Amino acid sequence: MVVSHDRPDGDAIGSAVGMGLLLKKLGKTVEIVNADPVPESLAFLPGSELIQAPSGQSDADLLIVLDSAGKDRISAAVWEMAARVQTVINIDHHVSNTGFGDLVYVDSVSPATGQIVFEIASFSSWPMDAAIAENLMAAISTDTGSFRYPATTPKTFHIAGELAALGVDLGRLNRMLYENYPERRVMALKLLLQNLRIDFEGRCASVSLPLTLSRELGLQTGDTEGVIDVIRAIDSVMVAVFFEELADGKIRVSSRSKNARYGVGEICARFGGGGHILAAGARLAGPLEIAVTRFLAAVEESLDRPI
Ligand SMILES: [Mn+2]
Repeated sequence: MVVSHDRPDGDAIGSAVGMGLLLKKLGKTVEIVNADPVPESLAFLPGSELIQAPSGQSDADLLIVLDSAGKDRISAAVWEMAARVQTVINIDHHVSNTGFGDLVYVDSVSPATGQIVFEIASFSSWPMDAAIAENLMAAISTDTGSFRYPATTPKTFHIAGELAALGVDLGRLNRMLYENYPERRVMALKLLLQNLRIDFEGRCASVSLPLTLSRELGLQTGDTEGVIDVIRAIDSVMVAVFFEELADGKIRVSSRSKNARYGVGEICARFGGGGHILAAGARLAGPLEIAVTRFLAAVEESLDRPI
């Protein structure tokens, strides 16, 4: 059984499907499970149709958990389905990983879990094909912001080269990942930018998405990914934050920093979240305005007292 975190992003889907297809090629019986459906924007990935919702109890003896910093990143229904597994393998790249599981492989300098999956497969001489490569390439490309974030290393490009050589249609992949948005996604960006907040002498940019707006636009998981990249692109901005009001009243916070001296991982950890130094998230209690005020106060403190 192969799983990755709820509300899956490109790395969660790409690494899980990539790992699932690799194991299938080795003759294993594989179930790939996620409590949330594959985002429409990633459904083009070959093998993504293999991802199933948790149901009943699995006969799997081995559980591989990918791209998940803690057990709480995965729904209880998935853990219940995995109740009979004997061994849990935790493969991840979040520095905040709690180290759960029987076998733990956390490489916090790796830019994507998809890259770690490639390294394991390559080290083990597992056979790969274009479908596996496309999933791992999508995982690496999305988690590196198209090979732009600082965790991108020469090794990442080397691995991308090996993946491309397996027959990935790069033009198509990049078009499907970055130039295939539903109109509502750009409409959401337009409306969010109308309420863009710039604070602390231009060093912090933030936007908030109230539940009423996401319902009005019919937004789905993944539709707002990338909004944060637009606002962090402002030259003076060191920290960018995206606040999203969820159906349960909680506020999901995604944050990015351009400089390790103002790391957002530490700020999110203070609110019970975590992630990486330059990219982290947390969930705060609502209402939205209060969560925004509390989180931005912590950002201001960090900006005024760099590490
Ligand atoms: Mn990841």
